[in-house]
Amino acid sequence: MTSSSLSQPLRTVDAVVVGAGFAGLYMLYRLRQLKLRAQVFEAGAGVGGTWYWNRYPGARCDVESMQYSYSFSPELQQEWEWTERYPQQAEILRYVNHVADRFDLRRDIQLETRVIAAHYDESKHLWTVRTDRGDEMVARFLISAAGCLSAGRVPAIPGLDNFTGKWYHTGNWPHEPVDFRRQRVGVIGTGSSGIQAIPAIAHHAGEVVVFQRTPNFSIPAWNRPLSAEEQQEWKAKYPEYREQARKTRSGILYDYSQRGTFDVSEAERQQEYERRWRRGGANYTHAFNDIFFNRDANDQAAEFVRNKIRSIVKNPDVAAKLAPTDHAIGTKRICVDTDYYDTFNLPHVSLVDLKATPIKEIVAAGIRTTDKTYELDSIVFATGYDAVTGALDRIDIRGRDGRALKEKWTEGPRTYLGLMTTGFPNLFFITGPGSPSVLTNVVVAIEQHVDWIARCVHYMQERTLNVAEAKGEAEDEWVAHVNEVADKTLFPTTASWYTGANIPGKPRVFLPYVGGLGNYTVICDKVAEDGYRGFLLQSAPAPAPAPAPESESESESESESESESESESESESEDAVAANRL
Ligand code: NA7
Repeated sequence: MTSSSLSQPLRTVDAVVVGAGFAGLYMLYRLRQLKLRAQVFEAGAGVGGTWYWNRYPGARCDVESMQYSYSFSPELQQEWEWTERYPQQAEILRYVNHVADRFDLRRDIQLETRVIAAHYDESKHLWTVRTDRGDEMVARFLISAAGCLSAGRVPAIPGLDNFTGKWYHTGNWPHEPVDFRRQRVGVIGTGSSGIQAIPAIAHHAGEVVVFQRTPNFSIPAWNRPLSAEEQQEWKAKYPEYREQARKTRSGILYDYSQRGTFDVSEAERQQEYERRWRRGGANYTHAFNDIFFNRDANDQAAEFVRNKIRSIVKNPDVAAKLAPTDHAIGTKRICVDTDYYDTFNLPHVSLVDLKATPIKEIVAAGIRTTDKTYELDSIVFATGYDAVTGALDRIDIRGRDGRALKEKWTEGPRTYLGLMTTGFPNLFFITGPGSPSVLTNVVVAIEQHVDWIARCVHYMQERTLNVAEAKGEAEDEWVAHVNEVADKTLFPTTASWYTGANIPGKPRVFLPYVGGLGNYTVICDKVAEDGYRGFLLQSAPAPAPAPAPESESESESESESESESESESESESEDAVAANRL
């Protein structure tokens, strides 16, 4: 990597953090507590990550407000007031901004700056990080808080450039209001984003055509205002509730049944499904403890939802198309909706089954399927993400021997505990592949990872260690364990973004760790208590001082090596500062 400007010395910090969403903000807070200098780079023009970008109509979190929030500050969790059972995007964004201000985080965050490369220098044990704005920075630690669902994906449907209307992706929604009134709007995709956006768009649009490739299961949110009493009740018990939540499988306080589906009578079973349906939310899939493990048990829970769809949607043909039969309920992320199925009873909403009539191309006037051309004013792509690894893949990350992370992960990501990967010293992932991440209330998973990383860095500081790396055999064992646990469930039976199946050419690997956040936390804590078992933490010698460059004016072809040696000498003193602090 060359210096962008020979005259500018490279800035050196202890840690570069990629991303200023929930993970990046809390990581910065914890690094500051350790008296470390950190720089956060954030691609958006504001903090918030997912909640900065996902401004589409109806965008809302599918974890309840009282749980989808930080727990690290008792004052924060007592003082912040949520207004609804499930928080909408704008409210979460306000919350995240409040956190950034409250803890004075902004001064170490550089917005509108995307990290494009990070190369590890083995001789100095430092990362050099480069951004799309030409910044270059040297850091002991590189910490990815780049998010699991941040690399949006617009499918390569031929002809999009010819479309004369406007098009949008739910994960990169304009900041100014989009006016769909009197418009004919086509929505492609019926995952969580589509299922939230479709009813909200239908509220205003003149006509909505939903292009569905695979139907998904959705449970009503029954969203409503939160009463002051309800909040008070939660707040009074926050310490114990948070503690309990951390021990659960998903980081969410749900009613996790201990009973098997077939331990109860048919009548009792239906009653339980109904009770959960009426309560609303993803809690439904915990009605019995075998839903994720036993296909027959799963079918029972799935059939109940299919029956609900049939009872809500008046047109039986449309109901049949909306009722999923191709996958086990919950093995694609279950959706939580407001009026989704009801929306298909509206006269101006129609459903196109892409399995029967696939999209051929996008034309000037709209979308052409094998059947007909749908004339549209706008197209909304609710087509998802290159999940878990996508954001990392978009950065040129190189570890030992200049090896690219992307290349190491050609057959699928390999990590130890989802936290580090062998060959890439001092690179930490927050909610990385092989950790519970997307299967949890991600704020809880983030806090667990950030706390673990901060503890590890503190351990290194106390012992004047400067290099941390996952050992190869520990990584092999963890990867085998992640697969073994996944194979005991129904998850791998479904082609989903959990397995990389939504991205053409992406290796099919079950990306998150399905062993449960509570169990996982116990494993991570034990590893730390055992002196970071499976990690090599060492004090690597500082390099010998580089000879001072003789001349600054070199020819084009020589400038690269010149710039490197100059960078070395310039960063040398700062490197020593960083090493001393650690
Ligand atoms: P998802 O869950 O990946 O959903 C994407 C949807 O888009 C899904 O229905 C896909 O159908 C559909 N899709 C993708 N590509 C195409 C093409 N080429 N043609 C037609 N339809 C397509 O993304 P979301 O944004 O909804 O949700 C992601 C997560 O964010 C969510 O789980 C929450 O955790 C928040 P497919 O199923 O692949 O047939």
